[in-house]
Amino acid sequence: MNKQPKRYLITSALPYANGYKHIGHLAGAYIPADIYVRYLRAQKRDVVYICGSDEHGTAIPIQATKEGTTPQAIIDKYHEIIKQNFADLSISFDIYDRTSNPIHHETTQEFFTYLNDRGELEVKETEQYYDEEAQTFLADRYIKGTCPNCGFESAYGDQCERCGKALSPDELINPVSTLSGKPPVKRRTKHWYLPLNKHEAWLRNWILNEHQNDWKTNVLGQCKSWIDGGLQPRAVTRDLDWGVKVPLPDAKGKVLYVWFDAPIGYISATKQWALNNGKDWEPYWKDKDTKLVHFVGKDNIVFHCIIFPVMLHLHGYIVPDNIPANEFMNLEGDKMSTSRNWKLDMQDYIDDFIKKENGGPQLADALRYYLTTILPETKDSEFTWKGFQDAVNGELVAIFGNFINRTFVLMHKLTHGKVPKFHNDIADDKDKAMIEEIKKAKTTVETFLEEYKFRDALFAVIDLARSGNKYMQEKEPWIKAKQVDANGKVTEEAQALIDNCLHVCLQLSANLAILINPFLPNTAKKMLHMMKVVEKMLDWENAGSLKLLSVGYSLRAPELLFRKIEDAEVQYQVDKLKKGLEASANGKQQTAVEETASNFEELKSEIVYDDFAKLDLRIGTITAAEKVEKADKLLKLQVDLGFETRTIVSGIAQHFSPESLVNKQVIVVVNLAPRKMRGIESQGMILTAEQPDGKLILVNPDAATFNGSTVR
Ligand code: B3M
Ligand code: ZN
Repeated sequence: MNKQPKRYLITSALPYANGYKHIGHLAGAYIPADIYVRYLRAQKRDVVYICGSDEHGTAIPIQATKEGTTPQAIIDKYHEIIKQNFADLSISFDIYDRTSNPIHHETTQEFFTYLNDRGELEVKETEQYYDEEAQTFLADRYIKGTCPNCGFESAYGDQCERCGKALSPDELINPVSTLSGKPPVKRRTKHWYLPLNKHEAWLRNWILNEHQNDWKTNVLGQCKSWIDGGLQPRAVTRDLDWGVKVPLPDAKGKVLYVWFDAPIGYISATKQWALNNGKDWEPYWKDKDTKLVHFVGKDNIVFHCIIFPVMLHLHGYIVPDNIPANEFMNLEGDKMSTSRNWKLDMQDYIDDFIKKENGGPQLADALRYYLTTILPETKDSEFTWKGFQDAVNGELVAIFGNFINRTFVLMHKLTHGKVPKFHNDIADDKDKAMIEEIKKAKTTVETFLEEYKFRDALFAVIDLARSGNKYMQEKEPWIKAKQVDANGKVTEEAQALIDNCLHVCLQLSANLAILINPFLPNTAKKMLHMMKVVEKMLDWENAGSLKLLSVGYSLRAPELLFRKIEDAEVQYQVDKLKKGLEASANGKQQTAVEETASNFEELKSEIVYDDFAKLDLRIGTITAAEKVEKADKLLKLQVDLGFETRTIVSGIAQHFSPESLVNKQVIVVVNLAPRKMRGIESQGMILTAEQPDGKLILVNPDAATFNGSTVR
């Protein structure tokens, strides 16, 4: 698509709501999409940014078993956590929906029915892996084996997590059931297939011909090898009970494959967004003048480039214009991994930096900055804590922040806190060169962004700030200020030179705010405040202008845009990572061998029954929850105990978002003497349990019960 499209539909991969998501996910599909969307919005284009939780697939019930709870409880918990994490990192979805939304079930079933009614699906009865002990077919993650592609021993039935290759269970070497640990047997069962083989010619032309020049080489490479390897019909149904039901009478006990329903989630979420906003969803999916872009990580490429486009094509929807997929991000010299606990969760970064006293949104921008500079756009990249510190201290603080700070300090010292005039007659080559550079920066950044080269785009912005520092260093307005007359007043000539330098530096600051906005929105906002201008100034079309701040306008005193990352913080994080790895290795040994008491908190001394009987424990339902101002750790809860509602202040703010607690039943100690915390009287205590990683979970009854019932 060359000319400017009428509208944009931008999606980020729907994360599985089966656990905390780490910064590898964040960098792969969310940061780049958010930059792109913010840039399009600043251009006043019609754009909708879609995401949501992927709540189906075997990943969900497997996690439920691990946590000893229901799939529903898992999706409810992680949907809220992930949604809040993205908000805390300023990812600006227009909607963050979920695939448990009834609209999604309807949309998916309609999609299936449409294809099936038109004979676009094949029904086949085949032999599938079955676990006799668990008496169930082994879909996707219920079966593991060695990957035929890379030799990884724990590849899933539908995909290898190491090399990303999409698989079928039959391709696994030495398959084993993850339920019983035993090799499976085969049983006959009926499934519906999407015959990808029938669409090879269409795919070949669309991808390898039409998009050979505008898709990334890593993406084209994967597509080509898939197509060249011979496309096979792919099953779109599963023998499972968790998912979107197959809408046919002869498909009892079957659901649609998660990779059939999840991408349709983009469509359902668009419908939900349209409903919420009084808009029409259809043009976004049906009008050829919509530019659809999917941001994903490399393990999602085939699903977004081959399978889903075939589905879209068959249904008469538009197909994506681009899928600028990223490679993987490693961490401190090793692949990020949830099972080995070698990762940095968004939640942990938020707790350790953003939610801290010296944190706040500037720390969200700090992470966004570093991740953007190391985006794995063309090859795998590496996050290191030292790298994070260097990027923040050496670039954000020392280059960008320093330039803005110097400009504002000098303006207050040398031009009365006002925007000085530019004296054209005395403009020299350096002024002119700086002005030229400001004018050119817009096109440079824009071109990179349009080509999905987010790192280069950001480097171009930092380069502009770097030039600003150099320009100021060469102009030395502070030296000029020493040229005074007999009365101690700066001479007119010197003042004119000072004015010119600061005028240019201030217009440059305003330009930097516009250009940095897609990357670091919180920084841009802070700069607007310092410049006392409205958000409209950030419109992209204003970039390149040298008239953004009017002469004589007084601006606020500088505020620090970024703080430094201390050595101790880096050390703490590196230690924590290593401890986490040890803990997870220990955890594994524990389950494998026998659990020893030494890994548990020391036992308290014995009590008699009467001591226990003194405790009055009741069931209550949290009806409201909110953060306590200026207290990182505290949440103020309203708990309905049946006989009354109590206010309880609980030190759990770092473990739960307030919204995630509402309507949850809990166990409450109701006869604890009231205690004041931050001026609020807490009338009881709720019970939680600590997990091996230190995170807290609620302790609740195993079935809903009436509030006020006694626990003993
Ligand atoms: N949930 C896989 C993943 O999280 C999957 C993406 C769906 S995008 C439609 O990597
Ligand atoms: Zn593999």
